[in-house]
Amino acid sequence: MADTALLVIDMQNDFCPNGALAVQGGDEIIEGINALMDEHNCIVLTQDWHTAGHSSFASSHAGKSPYELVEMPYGPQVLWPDHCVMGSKGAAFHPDLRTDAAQMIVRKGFRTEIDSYSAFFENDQTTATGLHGYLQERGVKNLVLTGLATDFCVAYSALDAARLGYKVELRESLCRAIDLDGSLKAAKAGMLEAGVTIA
Ligand code: VGL
Ligand code: ZN
Repeated sequence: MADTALLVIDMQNDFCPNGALAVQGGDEIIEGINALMDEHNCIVLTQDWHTAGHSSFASSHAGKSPYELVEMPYGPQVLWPDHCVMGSKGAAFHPDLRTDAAQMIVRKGFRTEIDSYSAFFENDQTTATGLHGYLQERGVKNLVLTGLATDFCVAYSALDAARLGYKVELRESLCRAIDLDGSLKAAKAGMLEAGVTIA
């Protein structure tokens, strides 16, 4: 499994219970993810990492509420409660997550004017995070995906990874979803269509 990497998406305080954008049961998957780290020798964590006043925050748009949709120059964007502001406690990894085994931490969403769900490309689908280059240089061909949230950052990462030519396996039991208006069902259908294995 030398050519396989474990990708752990956004296991941060703000996405866990009591966080600013809590995903139901987000903390339930930590133990399983920690255990899975023992089976991998390439481990990458991602961290949602926004500026204060980020354009994906509803609070940055007069008259808008969280979960409303707005049109950005790069396309439609869901507005969120303020979350994962760089350097804040909410942006820190959940304290129970093992971070020692990770060799790479990718931060994303740090440009005020553009959101980044995927670990590979920002939401304009062209601005790269650099992760693809890192994985290529390490000879990685297969990816195992876990983390939060199944229907946003995990799904966008899985779709980009499949498009880039990786063989992608989603560990569904080690993910939790936001499930906005059927977004989980749509995300799963999209991933299956892209050739992602849902285990
Ligand atoms: C996420 C919404 C906003 C995620 C990040 O990690 O899925 N969702 N920012
Ligand atoms: Zn975010």
